[in-house]
Amino acid sequence: HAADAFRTDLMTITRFVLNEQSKHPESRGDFSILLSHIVLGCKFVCAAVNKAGLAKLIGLAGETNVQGEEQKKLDVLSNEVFVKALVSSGRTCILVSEEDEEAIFVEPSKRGKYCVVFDPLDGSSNIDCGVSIGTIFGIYMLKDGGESRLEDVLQPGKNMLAAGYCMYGSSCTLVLSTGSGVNGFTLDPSLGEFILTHPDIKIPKKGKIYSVNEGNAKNWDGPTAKFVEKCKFPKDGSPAKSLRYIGSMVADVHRTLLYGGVFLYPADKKSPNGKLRVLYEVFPMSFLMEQAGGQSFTGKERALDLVPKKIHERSPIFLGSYDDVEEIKALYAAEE
Ligand code: AHM
Ligand code: MG
Repeated sequence: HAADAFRTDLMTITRFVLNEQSKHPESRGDFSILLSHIVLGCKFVCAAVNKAGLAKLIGLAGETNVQGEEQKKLDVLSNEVFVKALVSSGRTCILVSEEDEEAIFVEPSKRGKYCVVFDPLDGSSNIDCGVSIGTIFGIYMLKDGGESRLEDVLQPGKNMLAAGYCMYGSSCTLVLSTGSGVNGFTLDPSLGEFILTHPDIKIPKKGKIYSVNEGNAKNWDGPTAKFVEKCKFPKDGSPAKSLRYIGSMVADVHRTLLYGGVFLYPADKKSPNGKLRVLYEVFPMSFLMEQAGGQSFTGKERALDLVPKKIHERSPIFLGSYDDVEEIKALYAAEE
């Protein structure tokens, strides 16, 4: 069909979210407005990441350019863009960003009912060599609709209303869940719109890949070491798993979601809580995994049950295909 060369009925992310919201008659479109501001931030960062080499945005924080203006590093720039986009949406009350030590409380005139936790540019150590990086975000609702307090962002991950990430890779992909499945959208640069390209993503029940920084193996605990040993030397006759590790959480999780397998950032002797941050790394990715039919585990409990005490808290994390995480849970249970 010649007519098939052009899709004429485009499901943009805005249309998709408006459709979803229309199922909730009480919704007044606030969520769609909030999301459109997040999408704007993602488009900006995507453009900036693509231009990074050209514009010499890399590694120049604090340095001055020929005009004598200070140039900002990409992660600092991305953070500013997201904070400004979120505040100006008029729909947020508390923001927690990996880049800011303190939570940001939105001034009363611009305040809304949503709390957004985010890592504006995760994996930024990968920028200089062109490896995929991403933005991760999670959205909570203010607990009692009244005054905003820090407790409103210290809720367990299962209370999130929505979570997602945007990956700046060979294409720009936004993966989103609003609590009824997971959908992936790809930025069409000619339109400047995210188009639904991965409807209803389900992670394979069992995977053939494990993903971990094996350089930390000497400091691992027993269950992690046993699991990785099983991946490499299975005793039940099953084939050994492949190792894939990019070192950029968004890219490693995106592959895990699409191809199956397991991504782990475990505790080790040097970092007893692992490396990854609960609010804006562990929770959003765990939310997406569960919504796609996978699991996420901290070594002690379901990751989304964890109640954070501090906004930048860390936790060990094991997430991915249902059966693979089940194996890890069994190894931890046997340890007790
Ligand atoms: P960052 O927030 O400082 O960029 O660190 C987070 C990144 C994740 O993207 C990735 O999963 C992890 O660090 C990799 O850590 P390591 O280099 O220890 O394997
Ligand atoms: Mg990060």
